[in-house]
Amino acid sequence: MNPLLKIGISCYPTLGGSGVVATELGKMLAERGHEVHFITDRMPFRLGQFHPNIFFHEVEVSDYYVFRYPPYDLALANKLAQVAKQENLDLLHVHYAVPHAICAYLAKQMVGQHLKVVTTLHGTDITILGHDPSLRDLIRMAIHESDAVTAVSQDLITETYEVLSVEKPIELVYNFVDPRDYIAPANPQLRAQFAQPHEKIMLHMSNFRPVKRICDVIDIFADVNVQMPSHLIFVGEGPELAKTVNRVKELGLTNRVHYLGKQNNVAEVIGLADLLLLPSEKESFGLVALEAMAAGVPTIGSDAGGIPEVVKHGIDGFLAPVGDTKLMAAYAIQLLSNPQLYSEFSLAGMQRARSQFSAATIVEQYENIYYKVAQTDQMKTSVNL
Ligand code: GMT
Repeated sequence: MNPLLKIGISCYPTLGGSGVVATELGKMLAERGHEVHFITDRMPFRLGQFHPNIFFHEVEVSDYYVFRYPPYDLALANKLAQVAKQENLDLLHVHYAVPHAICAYLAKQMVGQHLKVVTTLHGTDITILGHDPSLRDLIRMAIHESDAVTAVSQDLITETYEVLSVEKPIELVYNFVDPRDYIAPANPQLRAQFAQPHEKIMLHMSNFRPVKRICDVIDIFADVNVQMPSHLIFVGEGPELAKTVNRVKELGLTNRVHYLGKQNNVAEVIGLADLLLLPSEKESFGLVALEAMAAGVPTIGSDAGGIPEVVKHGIDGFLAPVGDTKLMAAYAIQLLSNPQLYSEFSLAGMQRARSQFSAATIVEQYENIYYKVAQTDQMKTSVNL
């Protein structure tokens, strides 16, 4: 007999892996009978169909003329507290420390200690913002004041202890994929729109920030293309996109590179590709590598941060030191020119995505954390899960 919970989730609704993980988690929790309240500035983009256990509360920010900067963080804290009181929430699960964990702390002060706060650290909230003197102490405080803190890789846990000298225990809860999203076979008609049958397709999907090292993606692709005619698909948008387009032009590769912009149906797009390229400078987890594994697409990437916890070098992908694009290209060629090895990698990735990173396992881990922090006497209903 496990009690059902009322859970508030706050995250970046339209950007990056942390928002995807938070949204998918909310959907899974709702399927398991919990009542889930998203408290965000926009409808999370992966929320999809109506679900009777999922509610959305929009954060509205005052635009009063004296404000030089709209006070989003205050509006979020206030909304978290309002929804928590109105809906009698058991807990808030906030994703990405800034500003969500800090706002949740404020909300807790407004609502009372019975409102529990679970904070999930995702990456640059520690690896970049944790070094920022204008935020560092606030992040540390929010971590200490959370009832439970999780991080998406062991590497991120280690770095959080190093960067912020926190004493709080941080639990490892990996990101996950829902295997049901990856059951459709790759669509050959769609693939034919990008490449001839004898050509290979490489994919890079990101928010095009400098940390992704898009120039390395292009260099790896250019090297592979010399030996094996290929196409490169870019999915996503961000600050490095214009530079990327110029570099591709300079190299005379424009007719081999396709820019799809932001896409919602990640599984279908990944299904087009033979390889995922992820040569990031830093990546606390690399959700896209897991999504690719789930679809049977091996990753060629860097051995940075938490990537080696997701992609097992020589088993379901190949990793090389950051910036070593020659080695990454050599690995890509090795894999693409050996069908036996390719199908072993592809299968191994699919299996690991469905065992170590399956939604069912990871969502249960989060539920156990919720049960640990939530007071049983405040739990509303009971069911058999
Ligand atoms: O931290 C960021 O830069 C953004 C964040 C996001 O919202 O996508 O990315 C981080 O969280 C993802 C989900 O847990 C991880 O898969 C990414 O590896 C991580 N990004 C970095 O560490 C650069």
